[in-house]
Amino acid sequence: MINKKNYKVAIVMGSQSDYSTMKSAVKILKMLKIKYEAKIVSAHRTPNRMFDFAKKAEKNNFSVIIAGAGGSAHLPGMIASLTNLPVIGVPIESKKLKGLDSLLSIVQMPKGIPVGTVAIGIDGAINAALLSASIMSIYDNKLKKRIEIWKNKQTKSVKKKPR
Ligand code: RP5
Repeated sequence: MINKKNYKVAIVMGSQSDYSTMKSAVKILKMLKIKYEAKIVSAHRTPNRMFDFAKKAEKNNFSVIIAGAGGSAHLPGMIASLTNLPVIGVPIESKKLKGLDSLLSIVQMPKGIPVGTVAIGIDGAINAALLSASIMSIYDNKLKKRIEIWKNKQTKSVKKKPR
């Protein structure tokens, strides 16, 4: 159960180059006043760091993990195999295949180890943060209210007629 102690989201990414996308998730969590930690954790370049992070994530008081990765994007799936926390994968827009490689790598997890997958790129990073907020709001009515206010603002910002 989520409580004050584990009220924290981990935002991990395979490379510094992913941060230009993942910082959109940071922005949303900040706006909704959700504690977070952002880290670079690569499944292939820093496998021990990844193992250590995923094994200790629950003990380190994270409730949800957002993992962004590009190309042959195995980071979210690998992390999900090492923890029981919910993992949301953000496919990073790769240069050569525009993120289709990342999307298919993350979304096509074989049965048994789920990874919730969002859209490619910044839209995905934003939605991953909103989704993790929704998950955490199950046990937090104040957060539920903050999400509701944000959604209402978004609705009101949509003009009736194009200009
Ligand atoms: C993946 O490789 C990262 O998630 C990144 O999206 C991609 C490219 O990394 P760099 O070569 O830019 O460091 O591990």
